[in-house]
Amino acid sequence: MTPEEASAQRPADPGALAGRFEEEAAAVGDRGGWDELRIRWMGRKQGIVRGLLANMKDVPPQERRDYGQAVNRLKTAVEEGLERLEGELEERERAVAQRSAAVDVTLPGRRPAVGAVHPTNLVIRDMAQIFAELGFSVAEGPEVESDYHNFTALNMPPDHPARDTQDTFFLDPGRVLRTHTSPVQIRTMEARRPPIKIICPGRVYRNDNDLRHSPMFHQVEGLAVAEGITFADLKGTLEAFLKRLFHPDTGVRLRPSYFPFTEPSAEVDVTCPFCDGAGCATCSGSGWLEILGAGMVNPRVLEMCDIDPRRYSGFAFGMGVDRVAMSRYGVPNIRMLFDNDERLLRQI
Ligand code: 2NM
Repeated sequence: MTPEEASAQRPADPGALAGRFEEEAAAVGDRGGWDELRIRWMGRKQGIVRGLLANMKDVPPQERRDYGQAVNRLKTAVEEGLERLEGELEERERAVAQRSAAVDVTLPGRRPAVGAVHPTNLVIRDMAQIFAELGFSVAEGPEVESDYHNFTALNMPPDHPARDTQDTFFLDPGRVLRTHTSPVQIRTMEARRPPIKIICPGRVYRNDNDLRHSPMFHQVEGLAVAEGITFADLKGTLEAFLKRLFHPDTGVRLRPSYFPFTEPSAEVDVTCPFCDGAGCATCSGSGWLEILGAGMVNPRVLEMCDIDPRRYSGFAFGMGVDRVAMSRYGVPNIRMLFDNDERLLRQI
């Protein structure tokens, strides 16, 4: 073996490799690169430093001491370099995380989505406020009702033909979705003694579904029971209420009607709030809009609630609320009230 051949087979000079490590380390930008660098130089199997140590056997004996020291210096330099680089990468990551977590106080705020009162409830509120000023308090009751409270106690015994007009949703035998809020008034008369002055707002259900009818809608009913209540009290109360609800100049008229639970009974009209009684499309040219049903509580209804009709009398009335909300807020289709499309609700 010539000296040239010997030196060609001699392992690389460890001293010259330190510079190469520094160059490679300078090009590392993240932890993945750092890992690759560490394995390439310090890996247990294929690592460059390990390879240099394994080559010791090919180094001429008189040079082994210097060679070994050079490899050790390289090993130390690589270890220190890796450690320093790791620290720098950590510091860089910390700085990036801090920057992205910082609050940018110049950004516009995010406005929270706030709710609003439903148009039907706006009308119920107005009605309750007016009746509160007339001395009525609010009573509530279940939407799933007994057949007795929804019909029988209102002078509609089983097989009474008036039951057919209510398009009832039947649940279990003897249970219905209330078709009006009158059962709340029955429950109040059962539970309390006169004088009673209440209104009953709430959801009611009828199997009816078209442009003007929804299977769920809202009613406000009223009841006054005391000694000496007359039809004049009913008329005066409704006139006062309707003039407050619509306009002080609103005209009110009563037409004879029939309900099983009142006698006598009346339909109550107001002068059309859109044309002031002149006649328009909304009132079909008549100048009047039907708004309420009312009457003197049938003595049989009082009796079934254990209220003596010879001593007490009462008036009652009922109206749909959604129609009033539709005409007040210009909603053309009752279903739009219950779709809960925010675009509609936001406009009101
Ligand atoms: C109406 C029309 C007329 C009414 C009657 C009663 C009760 F419970 F006292 F008998 N509550 N509501 C009544 C009377 C309801 O709605 C069109």
